[in-house]
Amino acid sequence: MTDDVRIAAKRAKLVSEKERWARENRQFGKPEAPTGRLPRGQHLVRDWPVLDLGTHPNVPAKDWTLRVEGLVDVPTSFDYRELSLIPRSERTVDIHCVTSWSRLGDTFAGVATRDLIAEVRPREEARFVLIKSYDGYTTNLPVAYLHEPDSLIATHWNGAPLTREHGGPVRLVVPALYFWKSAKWIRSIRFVEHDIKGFWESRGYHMLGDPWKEQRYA
Ligand SMILES: Nc1nc2c(c(=O)[nH]1)N[C@H]1C(S)=C(S)[C@@H](COP(=O)(O)O)O[C@H]1N2
Ligand SMILES: [Mo]
Repeated sequence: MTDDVRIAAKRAKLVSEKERWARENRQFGKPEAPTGRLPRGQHLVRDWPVLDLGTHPNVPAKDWTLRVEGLVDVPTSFDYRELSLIPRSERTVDIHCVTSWSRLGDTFAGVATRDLIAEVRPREEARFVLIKSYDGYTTNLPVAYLHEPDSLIATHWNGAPLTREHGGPVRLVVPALYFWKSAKWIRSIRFVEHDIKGFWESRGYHMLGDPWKEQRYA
């Protein structure tokens, strides 16, 4: 088998399994350690799992750009240097993956999404965003979550640059939603009036995905 065929087969298997979870409304039972910071059905992991569709695009920082477009007054492309001109933010947050693992207290650094979008001035009628990534992945969320102070366009994790497998050079981190909303290798943010389903949202996963309401599936 060529690499492409192997990756496609692996992706098809992963996607169909996660689609089945959504169809069957798969639940994850009691949390192992109900610390008050762990939503129902989640358990803690020590290592940080790598989850994606099997391809890790190689986007060196010098070639990376983020296009912010749609219903905004100032559509803008940011390259890595332009991103670094926006004041930096650092946040220590908990992350929750819909496949039931959680991590508590990771520190991400980069630019707060609210500071980034201040530069493009979203219009009143823009209520949702559709995010696209360099691997073709998409996901959607309400604009309100980009105003959350913990939401970042992240370049660093626990003091080190994000590795390629975890979405480096630049990924989205929206800790208030299940981690599938936190697009790795982020490429564009499009402001829209009506919510548009992304990759997992088209495959049975919830449009919002609030872990505290256990919004796993549609
Ligand atoms: N570009 C891209 N971003 C993505 C994904 C993906 O397949 N492609 N998978 C999502 C899912 S389902 C999860 S759980 C997290 C995993 O991030 P991690 O590999 O850094 O743990 O990335 C999210 N962001
Ligand atoms: Mo996920």
